[in-house]
Amino acid sequence: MTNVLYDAIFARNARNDAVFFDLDDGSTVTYTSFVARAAQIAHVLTEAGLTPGDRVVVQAPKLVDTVALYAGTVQAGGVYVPLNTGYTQAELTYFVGDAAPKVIVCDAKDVETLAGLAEANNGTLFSLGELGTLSATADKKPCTFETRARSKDDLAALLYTSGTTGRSKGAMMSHENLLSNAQSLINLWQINDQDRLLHALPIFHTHGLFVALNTSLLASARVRLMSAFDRDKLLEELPQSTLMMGVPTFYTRLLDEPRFTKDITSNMRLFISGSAPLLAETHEAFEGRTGHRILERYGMTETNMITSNPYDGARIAGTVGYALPGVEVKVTDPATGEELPKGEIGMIEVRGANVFQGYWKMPEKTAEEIRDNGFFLTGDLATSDEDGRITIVGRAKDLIISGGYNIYPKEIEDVLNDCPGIVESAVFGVAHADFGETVVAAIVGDETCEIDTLKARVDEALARFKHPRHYVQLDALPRNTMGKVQKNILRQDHVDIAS
Ligand code: MLC
Ligand code: AMP
Repeated sequence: MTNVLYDAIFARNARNDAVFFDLDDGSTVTYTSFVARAAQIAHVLTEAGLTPGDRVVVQAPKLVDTVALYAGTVQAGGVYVPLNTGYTQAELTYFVGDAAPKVIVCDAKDVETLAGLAEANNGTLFSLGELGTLSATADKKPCTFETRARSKDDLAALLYTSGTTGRSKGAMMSHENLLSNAQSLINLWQINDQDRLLHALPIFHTHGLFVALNTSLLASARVRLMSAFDRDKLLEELPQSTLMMGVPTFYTRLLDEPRFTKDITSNMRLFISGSAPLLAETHEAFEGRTGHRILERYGMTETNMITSNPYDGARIAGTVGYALPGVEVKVTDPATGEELPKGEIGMIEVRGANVFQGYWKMPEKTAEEIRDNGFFLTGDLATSDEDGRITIVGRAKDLIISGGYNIYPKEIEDVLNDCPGIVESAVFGVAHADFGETVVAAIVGDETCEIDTLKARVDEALARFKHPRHYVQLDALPRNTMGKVQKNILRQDHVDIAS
C-alpha cells in the first residue's frame, strides 16, 4: 500500500535507532519510537472515525506527541490542519466550521472552552499536554498500523492563511507538494543524518513544520526540539548543533546578546532565515560576529519554499537567491501576466510540484490566484537579475509581517469598523526593531469612540500577535483622488511611532 508522504519521510525511519528528538528536559526520542508512537495515534484517530481525506484540526502545544499526531494523521490518510496556538475562540470557531474536522485536538487547558465547539461540529475532541486525553488513549494502542493508501495528489495538510479580503483561506497541500519541496531542500542545503537542527520555531506553520521537520525526517537528522524560542537555551545548544532555521527576529535577538560569539557557533554548519525580509545590516552584523553568512530563502504557505540563496556560492544580503530545482519563477507585469525584462520590478509568479492544490472550498479564490497556465500569483514584488537571482522589493498585497507572522490589515479593520463610535479605520505596519514590522491602527471616530472599548473588542476577536500596538486618532484618513486610503502616507507620518 503506497502512502507517498508517509513512506518517504516516516516509514523510512521505522527501524532507525538513531535519536530524532532531544527535548528540553534532557530526554531523547529515537526515530523507531517516534514512528511507533505515530502508529498508536493513527489507531486513536481511526477509532474516532477518521477515514482517508478527513481533517484533523490541531491547536496544541509543541510536544513530541503533536509531531506524532501529524505523522499519525498522514499514516491514517487524514489531512492535518495545524492552527496558531494564539488564535482566540472566535477565530477557532471559523476554522473548525470551515474545515469540518472529524477530530479536533486542543491544549488540555482549553478542553472546557472547546467542548461545545467540537460537539456543534460533530468532531471528536482530544487534548494534548498535561493530563491530555490523546496521549493516554494512544498509550494503550498497538505500535504498528496498517498505513492507508494515499497518492501524490491526495491532501496531506490544510494550512490556513489570512487573506486580503479578511477571511482566512485553507491552502490544500498534497503529498507531492510537501515531499517534492523537502527533497529539493535537503539536496540544496545538504541536510544529512549527521546534522543536529536547533528547532525553536512554532510547529503550526510551514516554516517550523514542513521546512524544518519534513527535511529532518527525510534526511534522518537529529532535532533539538525546543518548546519555544529561548535565547539562553539557544546559546547553550549552539555548540552541540550544526543547523538552525529561524525568522529574522531570532537572528536580531541573538545579535543583541554579547554572549553570542564566534566560538559558540564554531560547530554550526548553516544558519537559514526566512518568512520575513532579513535586513542586509543583520546579515552583515551576523557575519561580522560569527563568520557565518546566513542563507536566506523565500517561501509561502501556498507554495512551500520557492527560492534560496546557494549553499555553495554567493549568499547575497538582501536577495532571496534562485528558484529551487523544479520550481519555475518569473517576474511579471501584474496587470498582464507578461514576463518583464530582467531588472524591472514586477510580481513573483511560481509554478511547480510545490504549488498547492487550491483554497479549500473556495474555487473562485483559487481561480483568482492560480492562472490557467498553473502559475500562482504570490503578491510579492521583486526583480530578477540576468542569472535569475531574485530580490524582493515589496508587496502588492496589504500585509504586515511581524516576527514572521502574517497579519492582514483587512481582518483588523473589519473588527475595528464594527465597534461603536468608529467611522473608519486603516491598519498599517511600521518598522520595529524586534519584530521587523509592528501593527498601527489609524481610526476616525465620533464622540462616542473609546480606545479601551476597541481594545477589548480586538482582544476577544483576534490573536494577540495581530493586535495593534499603537492607535492614532485622526479627523480623516488620507485618500487619493480615487478615494482609496493612502497607507503609504500613514506609514510615512508615523514612521517613528514604534521606536
Ligand atoms: C509574540 N508576540 C508577537 C509576536 N510573537 N507580537 C507580534 N508579532 C509576533 N510575531 C507578542 C506576544 O503575544 C506578547 O504579547 C509580546 O509579543 C511579547 O512576546 P515575546 O515573549 O517577546 O515573544 P516571543 O514569545 O519571544 O515570540 C517572538 C517570536 C515568535 C519571534 C519568537 O513570534 C515566533 O516564534 N515567530 C515565528 C513565526 C513563524 O514561525 N513564522 C513562519 C510562518 S511560515 P503581550 O503584549 O501579550 O506581552 C511562512 C512561510 C515561510 O511565513 O516562508 O517560512
Ligand atoms: P505566509 O503566507 O505566512 O506563508 O507568508 C508568506 C510571505 O512571507 C511571502 O509572501 C513573503 O511576503 C514573505 N516572505 C517569506 N520569506 C521571505 C523572505 N526571505 N524575504 C521577504 N519576504 C519573505
